[in-house]
Amino acid sequence: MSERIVVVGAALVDDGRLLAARRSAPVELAGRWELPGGKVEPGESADAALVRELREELGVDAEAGGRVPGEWPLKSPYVLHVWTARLRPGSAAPEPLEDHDELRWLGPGEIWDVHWLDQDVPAVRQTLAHLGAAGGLT
Ligand code: DCM
Repeated sequence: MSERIVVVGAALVDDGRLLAARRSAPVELAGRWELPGGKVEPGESADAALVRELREELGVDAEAGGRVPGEWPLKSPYVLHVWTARLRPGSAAPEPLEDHDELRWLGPGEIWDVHWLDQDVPAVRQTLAHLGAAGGLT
C-alpha cells in the first residue's frame, strides 16, 4: 500500500470572482480548467505548498485562508484538497507562467462556463458552497 499524496488546489478569490486556470500539459489534461495548485512536497505544510505553487505557476504573492472540507480522488496515489486563498496587497496579477495557457476570473454566474477537469467538478461545487456560506462568492 502506498501513501496517498495530497495535491492542493487553490480557490483564489478576488473581488468576488474565482480564478480558473486552463492546463496546457500533460496532453490528457490540456484544454481543461482547474483550480491551480500542485503536489505537497514531503515535510511541507499544505498551506505553504499552496503559496509556493501559486508563486511558481502564476507569479502571485498569495496567502492561504482555510481548507474547504472534503477530499477528492485523483489518479492514484493523489488526492485533491482545496484551500481558499487570496492575493496579498501589492501582489502582481496572475499570469500563466507554467502548466497553463489561459486564466479566467469567474463571477458567480460564470463558474460553469469553463470545462473543468472531471475531478475538479465536485471540488468546485463544494468550494462554492463553502464560499457562499462565508459570503465570499455569492
Ligand atoms: N490536479 C487536478 N486538479 C487540480 C490540480 C491538480 O486534477 N486542481 C492533478 C493534475 C496532476 C496532479 O494533480 O495529475 C498534479 O498536479 P501538477 O501537475 O499541477 O503538480
